[in-house]
Amino acid sequence: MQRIQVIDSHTGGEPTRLVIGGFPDLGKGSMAERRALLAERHDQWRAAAVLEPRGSDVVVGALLCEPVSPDAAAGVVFFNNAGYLGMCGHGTIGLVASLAHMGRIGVGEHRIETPVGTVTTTLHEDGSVSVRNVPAYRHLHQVAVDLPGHRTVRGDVAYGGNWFFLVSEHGQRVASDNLAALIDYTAALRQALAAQGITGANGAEIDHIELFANDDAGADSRNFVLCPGNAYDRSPCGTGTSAKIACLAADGKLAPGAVWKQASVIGSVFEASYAMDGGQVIPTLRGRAHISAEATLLIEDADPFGWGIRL
Ligand code: PYC
Repeated sequence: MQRIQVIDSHTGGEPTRLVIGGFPDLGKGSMAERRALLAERHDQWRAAAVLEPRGSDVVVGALLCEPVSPDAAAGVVFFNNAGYLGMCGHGTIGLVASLAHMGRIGVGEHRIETPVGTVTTTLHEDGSVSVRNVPAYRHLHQVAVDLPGHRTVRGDVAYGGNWFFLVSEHGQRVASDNLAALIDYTAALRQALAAQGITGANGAEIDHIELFANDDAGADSRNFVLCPGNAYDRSPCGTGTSAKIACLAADGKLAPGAVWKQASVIGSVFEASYAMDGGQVIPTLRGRAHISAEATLLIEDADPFGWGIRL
């Protein structure tokens, strides 16, 4: 029998499964090196932790690691049903809430190492968490994509810790009673981007699609975000909100320090702002996570689906 110790939380409805024990030792390299090792040699552990029958398409996994720098509180490698992520905003908020739940950190600032760089988090007195993210930027402005069965769609390609295609003029209803149509539309859009060779910098795959509506009574915008494995983000997506902030900054529509309230398709909200540092946009997101389980996952030797259902 194999055992994996986890703490589950959700951030604005989006789950994070923090693995605190049981995964193979990945050594002492950078988080990017440990992510590569996990992907190349031990991917079955990712599958066991987040795929059915123990997980589901929506669960984002976060492997808690010893940081390289003694200044950091922790290192983390994020993964999901489709593979591995660079950064994860909601997951970092969940990680900080879980570290506080474990008694490992208190109110104040904590540096977290991720595969795409170190982020600075703040656990606030009220339990909310701010994440000062890696630099975000817009790579391409209003690129035209031919979407079979639809008119040409125009959107921005931007980076916020992962790669996003951001669309405001899409003709879709961004609402929680329209999820099946939104998933179909954004999945087709992602396929069209790949087919038409539209990528992030250095040919990076655009694996997240973000649609916006600007009719939200409680926020500046409401989004729908398709994640790499066809699940949609229940939270406003921290890296997606960072990509949005980079586009707003590039368009001169949001000043440094001004707060942008980004709602998700289910109504949870992140507050975001940015600072300029050496000509780069550095977004900060603020949200709240809640702990939902402390558990040990069991993998029986005789279980044919013990290492996850891979379709
Ligand atoms: O919050 O950055 C995020 C995120 C990425 C994928 C799911 N959530």
